[in-house]
Amino acid sequence: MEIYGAMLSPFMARVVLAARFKGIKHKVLMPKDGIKSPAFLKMNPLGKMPVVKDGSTVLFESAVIVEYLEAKYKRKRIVPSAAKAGAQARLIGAIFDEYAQAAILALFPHIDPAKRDQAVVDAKLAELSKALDIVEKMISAKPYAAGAKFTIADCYAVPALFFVVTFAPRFGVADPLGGRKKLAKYLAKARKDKLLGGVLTEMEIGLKQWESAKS
Ligand SMILES: N[C@@H](CCC(=O)N[C@@H](CS)C(=O)NCC(=O)O)C(=O)O
Repeated sequence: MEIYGAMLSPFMARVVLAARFKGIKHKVLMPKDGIKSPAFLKMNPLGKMPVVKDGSTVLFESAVIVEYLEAKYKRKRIVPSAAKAGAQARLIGAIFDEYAQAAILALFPHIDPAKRDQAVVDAKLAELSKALDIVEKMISAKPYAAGAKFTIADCYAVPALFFVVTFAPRFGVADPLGGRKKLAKYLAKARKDKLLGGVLTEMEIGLKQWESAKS
């Protein structure tokens, strides 16, 4: 399987986490001529990463890819089979994705303090804080997001938290997980976990490359 994209992308990281957990043989690669090249646009007309090529199957949209991996590679499950536990794992993932990560990504156009719309920044930081309060109540951290086992929730939680702790300080939130003990404990444990910690390190490397390309 080929997974196209850069590891700094939280959408990419969630797919790579699912693939690695399942032990799917894969290569992570950047499209040769970039994500807006005709060849890449043929795979994803939106020109966004990630894209997965699995034999003759080409897919984009990370949430769809993760569900595809779960449906096709059943040996190691990331969605608990019991209806309630499965929904709970997906729910934790959804809050991280649609509220916490979405709020932090919406801040990106305002990253330059000189060009910042402070009203938008304040509104997005309030959304982020609310989402973090919600996941603080939902997360298990024993040691994984939904309990003792790695699930789809971790595929969403870890890349989203990387973005939160990396970028919220640039908007004046010095300690975004401060006072949220379970989230802080979860991230600390994730850093020590072989799979989750490995992806966090790759995201860190991706961040450094992105920053040096900008400057
Ligand atoms: N909904 C998409 C979002 C993917 C996405 O926005 N990827 C970003 C990287 S984090 C991207 O490729 N951006 C390039 C662009 O929009 O031009 C998914 O879940 O795969």
